[in-house]
Amino acid sequence: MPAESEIILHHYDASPFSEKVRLMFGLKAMAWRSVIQPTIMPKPDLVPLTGGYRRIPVLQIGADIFCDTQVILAEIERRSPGADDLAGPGFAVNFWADRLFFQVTVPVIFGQLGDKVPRAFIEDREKLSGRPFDVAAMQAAPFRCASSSAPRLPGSTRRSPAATSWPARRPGWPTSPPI
Ligand SMILES: N[C@@H](CCC(=O)N[C@@H](CS)C(=O)NCC(=O)O)C(=O)O
Repeated sequence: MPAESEIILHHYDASPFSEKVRLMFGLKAMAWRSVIQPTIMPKPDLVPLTGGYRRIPVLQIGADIFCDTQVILAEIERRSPGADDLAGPGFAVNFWADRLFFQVTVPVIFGQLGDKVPRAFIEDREKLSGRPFDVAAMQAAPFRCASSSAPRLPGSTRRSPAATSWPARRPGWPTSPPI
């Protein structure tokens, strides 16, 4: 394949947004090359390439750079059109996964990790979001527990005031993706 049409994904393993792109490559049986980027700043190879954008994933095809998963998926679809998974219900699921699902899972995961979350990662995400990355608050979140006495998530039939107050009343909790 000529270098100018090679598909290069800049990503890292633990990125759920990247996983969507990796899965789409697999579903469409597309060949791609991988560049693993750091999970925190500095990102000396990525940021000059994107002109300042630091988030992951980034798609590179020749001199074209695609930032943001939705833009990347649209370009993949354009190059390898198939059943229109990105429209209609597929779009709705994508939108839900990127926003509500992602925002809920982040504190659940980091709450579980607790003390194992590296200090440098916390500081990086605080700089990125401009808000505290409060692992202790995430650990204290009631719906992190799997026990039967744990309050249910919003939307379930038995609601507790603690669960329904999420996320706005929890200090330090993200209202947009912190990672
Ligand atoms: N809107 C972006 C969000 C991507 C995003 O937030 N990715 C996370 C990793 S899953 C990230 O870049 N975190 C900060 C970083 O790695 O510097 C997209 O849909 O691609």
